[in-house]
Amino acid sequence: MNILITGASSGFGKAMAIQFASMGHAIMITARRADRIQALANKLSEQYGVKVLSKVLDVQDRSAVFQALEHDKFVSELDVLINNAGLALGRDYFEETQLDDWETMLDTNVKGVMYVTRAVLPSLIKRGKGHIINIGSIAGLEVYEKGNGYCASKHALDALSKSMRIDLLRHRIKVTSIHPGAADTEFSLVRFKGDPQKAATVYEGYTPLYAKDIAEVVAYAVGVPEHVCLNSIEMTCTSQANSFYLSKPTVQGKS
Ligand code: NDP
Ligand code: 8X3
Repeated sequence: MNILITGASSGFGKAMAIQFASMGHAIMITARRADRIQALANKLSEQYGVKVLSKVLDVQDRSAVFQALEHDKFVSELDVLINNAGLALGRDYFEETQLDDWETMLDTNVKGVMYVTRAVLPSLIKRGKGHIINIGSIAGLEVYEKGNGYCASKHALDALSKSMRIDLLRHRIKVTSIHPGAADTEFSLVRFKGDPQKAATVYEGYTPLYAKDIAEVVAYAVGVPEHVCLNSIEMTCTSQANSFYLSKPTVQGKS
């Protein structure tokens, strides 16, 4: 299969790249950090002998997205798009949030998914098949304190996924939403703007999800028979029930 993964320079995207390359699939990986995705592409193609293409891409940049993907040869034979690139910025009360953080989250988590999906859709429609996997979040299912802009972006993404599933039905294109809970990646380091101590606290006192867990579930969703679509998967670590209940000896719920 030809699989395109956005945001593959770390976390879930990187783990999915490793997962799919190790399964023998041809992949295209994208992110803004050129050094990271190029190094990963070289490593994976050497290690697994599969085609691994890399593209430096900021999904917020509408014209760059269309320029990079619309007429690409790999994309013309695309089977699976994984909209994974995304981020949270800040964990502040609504009135204290940086306006730029809201803009960046919405531009990346919502508009980025719209642009990338629209850029590759003509190929999927022409082929009369395809699978779009959107990496949502439990923050797209529930709203928690100080989650405002991030929760809004992931709720919007959930609505988009549902909308895509309906509108693309007649093209036989599957749409799967994956909604993970707390997972130990660079996510919190980005959210807390490079503060390693604040980021580490998020994953202290329990065993969170790891990127590989999400990659394995995505691989399962991709591997189900053609006539089956897993519409929505909510997954948390065993210590977490939802956004409000996390079983840590020292923390009751989220703080
Ligand atoms: P990471 O920070 O480890 O990875 C995020 C990836 O997204 C990076 O590869 C980053 O690459 C890329 N990215 C961010 N902004 C852009 C952009 N504008 N254009 C292109 N790529 C971009 O976090 P995760 O792996 O945890 O996050 C992956 C997805 O999973 C996100 O959508 C996140 O919201 C979601 N998620 C995360 C959870 C968690 O607890 N970790 C739980 C639920 C959902 P680069 O900076 O090089 O561009
Ligand atoms: C990331 C998970 O709970 O921090 O999407 O919002 S959470």
